[in-house]
Amino acid sequence: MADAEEKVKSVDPASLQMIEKAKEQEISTIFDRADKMKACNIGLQGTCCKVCSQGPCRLPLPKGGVQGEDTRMGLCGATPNTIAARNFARMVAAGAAAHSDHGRAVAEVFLAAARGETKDYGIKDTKKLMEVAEDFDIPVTVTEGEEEKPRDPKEVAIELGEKALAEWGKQEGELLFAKRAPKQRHELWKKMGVVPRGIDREIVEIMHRTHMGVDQDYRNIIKQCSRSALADGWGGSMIATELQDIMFGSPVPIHGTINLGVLEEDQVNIIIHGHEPLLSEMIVVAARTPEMLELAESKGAKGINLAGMCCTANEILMRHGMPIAGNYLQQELAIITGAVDAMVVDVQCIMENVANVAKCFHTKVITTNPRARMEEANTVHIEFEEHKALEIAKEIVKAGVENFPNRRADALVPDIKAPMVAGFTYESIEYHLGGSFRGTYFTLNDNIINGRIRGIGGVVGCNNARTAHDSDHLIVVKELLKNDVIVLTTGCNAMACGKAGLLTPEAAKEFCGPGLTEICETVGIPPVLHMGSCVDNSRILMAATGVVKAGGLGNDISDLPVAGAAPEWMSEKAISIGQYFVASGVYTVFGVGLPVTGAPVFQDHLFNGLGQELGGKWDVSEDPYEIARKMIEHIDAKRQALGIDKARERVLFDMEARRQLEAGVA
Ligand code: NFS
Ligand code: SF4
Repeated sequence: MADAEEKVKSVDPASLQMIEKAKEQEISTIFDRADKMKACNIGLQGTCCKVCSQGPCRLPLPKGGVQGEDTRMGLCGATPNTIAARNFARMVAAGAAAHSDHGRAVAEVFLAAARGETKDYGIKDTKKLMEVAEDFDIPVTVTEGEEEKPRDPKEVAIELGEKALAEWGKQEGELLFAKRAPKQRHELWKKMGVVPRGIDREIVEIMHRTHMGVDQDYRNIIKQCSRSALADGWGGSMIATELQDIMFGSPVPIHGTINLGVLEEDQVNIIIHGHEPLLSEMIVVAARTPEMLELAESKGAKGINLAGMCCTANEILMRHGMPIAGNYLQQELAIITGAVDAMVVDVQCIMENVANVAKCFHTKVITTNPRARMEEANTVHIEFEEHKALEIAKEIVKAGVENFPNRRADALVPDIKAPMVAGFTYESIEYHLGGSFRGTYFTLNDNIINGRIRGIGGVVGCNNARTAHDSDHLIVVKELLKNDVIVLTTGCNAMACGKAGLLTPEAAKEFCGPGLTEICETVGIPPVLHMGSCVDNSRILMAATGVVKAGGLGNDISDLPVAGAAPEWMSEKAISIGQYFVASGVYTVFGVGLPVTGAPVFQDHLFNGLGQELGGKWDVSEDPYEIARKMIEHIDAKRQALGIDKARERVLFDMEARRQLEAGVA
């Protein structure tokens, strides 16, 4: 009976197979625990305060909502609005800190590489180095006599590394990338006082303001959320993306394969799980050395298969075409195949239960980052250090290879995987959709204006065990495509799309409206453009800016027919991303639910008030169809405001009209 009532756990057949196997072998996974443990209702509403030891003070909404004056307050008098805003702000701080600390690690390695202190890393994209340097006000040419010559890239790189790293500790002024935003947006930020000064400072200030008895005005708290989130999107994350591109090469569209079926039964399987590409780049190099390949052979393996998981997967796919084993909710399931010889983890989104599941198999879990260790006895710690990165990477690969003979005979890899294309960037979209003549986003804009493309949807973010795995992602994306909305994706949404076959050019014919199909077929791109990991959401900010700058669609990101969504969000990073999209002028709809419903006044500020101030605002819906509908409505409203809604009607045919047209009837 219980089985009949069980809700769908995933829409991915490979995951379902492994969930079934876990059940047979009585291995606990997040999917069971989500059934057994209900979320706390007060926490869900965002109105539990535990910032001092007089609490936790719990202020749930009264049954039937607030009637008359809202008299709820904590011991100190904190209102539901203050409490929910403080909780929200602390999520922004944690999310911005996670992205930005990743960025800081990248900047440190970048500087070490530029100074020649580590031989394992170098500069791969000199063109981008010069471009980014210019945005950092670093001279890229020198005048010798009459002649102006390009500066030595090494010198430029050192200066860029120093200036980038300084962005974290800056106390005043503005983050240097803030002026990359459209002029009108930058002016608005200045007027509102939300231009970030330094990355660390804005995050610390949230923690201060949300300490007991400090900021007691939810509007003022949210203002600091914007400032801190902008320090993530246009700061920590953007610096991470740009410096990674310069060091490891800017991605270009590349073929890849995704899902648990990428694991190879006769090879050493090493899963690289987490977020920072610093170490994984080296593991890729290490796994290809003859030394490691020979070792693998001596252990009876046919080779070394590296597969990614979570955002590290996106990073190594984008730059090396490495296969992806799966997204967030598949980390336990990958181990349950029994075919994973090592799972290498660094930071973020790593479930603690991975170590328990690994105990049921031979899988070795290797932690690598001093910030993130596991206490389980069956895990080993091999710490990453940039000065001997390759050496450490080899040690890690070796540990995986040597574990191969311990694999049990009953390993079972689901025979399910899908081809995909990833690696779209601000620059490569310009190349594909911009047309070589103008070299800008002009052609993309033209197709938005003439209505072949109705608008742009940024659909990103996590999986969440409270929803059916991948299901809401796919519904939102498919609804958008059907309505000629081109989709930009990152993170775990990108992987959900990949598994479902949406990241291939062929998907256009099957899933898109006529306008978008035509564009994708002409240009040869998928209708969903995989732009990388979650820090690469900064690429989406730059793409939106590119569209504004190409002209014809208003003067600010908030004028564009664009909307964002995170249908299955779970991480605090997603809240920081949501807030920086909102503060950049994007209407952003989250699925699952937002912990603000217990504070209706604060919620109204997020959902409506911010729109007046910033042009972007939050929204929420647990129904993925409604998420898509809300996004499309917003896109249509923006088209109307731009006066391009009429153009669209000319090309919008329903299927019947289209068939008649093709048959020559119309
Ligand atoms: Ni983004 Fe990537 Fe996935 Fe969510 Fe986690 S892996 S950084 S946080 S769960 S999308
Ligand atoms: Fe309660 Fe106020 Fe302390 Fe929060 S800060 S736990 S509301 S007394």
